[in-house]
Amino acid sequence: MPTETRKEVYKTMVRTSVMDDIFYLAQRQGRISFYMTCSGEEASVVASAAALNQSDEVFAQYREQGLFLWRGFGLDEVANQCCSTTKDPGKGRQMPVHYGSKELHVHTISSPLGTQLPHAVGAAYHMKLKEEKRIAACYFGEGASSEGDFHAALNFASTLQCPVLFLCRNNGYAISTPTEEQYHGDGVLSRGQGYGIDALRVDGNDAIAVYAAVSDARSKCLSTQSPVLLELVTYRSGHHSTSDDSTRYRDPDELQSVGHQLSAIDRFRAYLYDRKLWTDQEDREFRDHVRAECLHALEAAERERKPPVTGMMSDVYETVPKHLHEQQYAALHQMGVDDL
Ligand SMILES: Cc1ncc(C[n+]2csc(CCOP(=O)(O)OP(=O)(O)O)c2C)c(N)n1
Ligand SMILES: [Mg+2]
Repeated sequence: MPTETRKEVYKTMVRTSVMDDIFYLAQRQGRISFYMTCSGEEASVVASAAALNQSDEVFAQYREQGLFLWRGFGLDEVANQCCSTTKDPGKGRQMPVHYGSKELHVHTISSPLGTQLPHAVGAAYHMKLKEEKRIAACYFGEGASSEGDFHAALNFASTLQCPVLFLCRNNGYAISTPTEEQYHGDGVLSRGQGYGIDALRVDGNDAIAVYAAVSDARSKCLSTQSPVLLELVTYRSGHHSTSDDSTRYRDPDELQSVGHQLSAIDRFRAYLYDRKLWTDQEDREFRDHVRAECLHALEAAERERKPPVTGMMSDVYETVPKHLHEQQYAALHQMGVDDL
């Protein structure tokens, strides 16, 4: 990883973490309805994003906000989506953290697990047929790798030989399901091998290792026009989402020992300090700056108008089918909106 990139990757990891703290607390204060943090997984997400090309098409799960930030997604865009304002391109019809950006080549997050995997393979197949010099990158959790869509996607990617990079964030949990209950074989890696796909397991909390593995894998996808699977082994040190309380199923000692010992941010900061690339003072100032930026973005989004409720069901059908029109009319009538 080039020296300048190291600093930028670290800064985006910290930016992601500070943003997560603020938006998590905003949900606790009732200012937004829901939030998911990327705590502990910042290296897996940001260092991998840095090793991709900006024009690679990305299909993410929902915990990859660091990739959005790396590509230039603004904190105001995060805040407008989470606050469901008129400035949210999704017009407030999605849960918070379901970002998307056509300009940044990141497809919109969808709640049902695994749906992004066949989509990524389809996009990669298109790129192959068009002889484009870019790849599709597809992020997912180890839990999502138990979905049928995962298997369909890997088999298509393998038999059609598509330039798609599968990036599994194996963070130890799928909500309350630990990995011991997720698979009995050799992790997600062996699933890739079973489909005839080159696969590698990487320390997902080592930003430099993640960057190196993703750079190599990307080159391989492009040069051989074939899929590669990387299993980034990391640790979800936060709750699954704001709707979850992980103390119900996770021993707090595990969080203390594994979570803190493996902290990707602490490790990378120690590395940068050691090489005199970053100082304690810079770290404090940068965190304060990002904190202020986040609070400003959140407060500004809170002042924005909400999209009109009458648009709740638009933009799906060119002509709304009769039964949906009737449902929409009945729902809005119930809400006291009669002026349609
Ligand atoms: C098809 C489907 N089944 C179940 C769910 C509920 N659900 C949401 S997230 C999740 C766990 C996913 O775990 P993993 O893929 O490991 O990702 P992580 O949350 O650990 O990042 C589940 C079961 C869903 N959203 N979609
Ligand atoms: Mg998981």
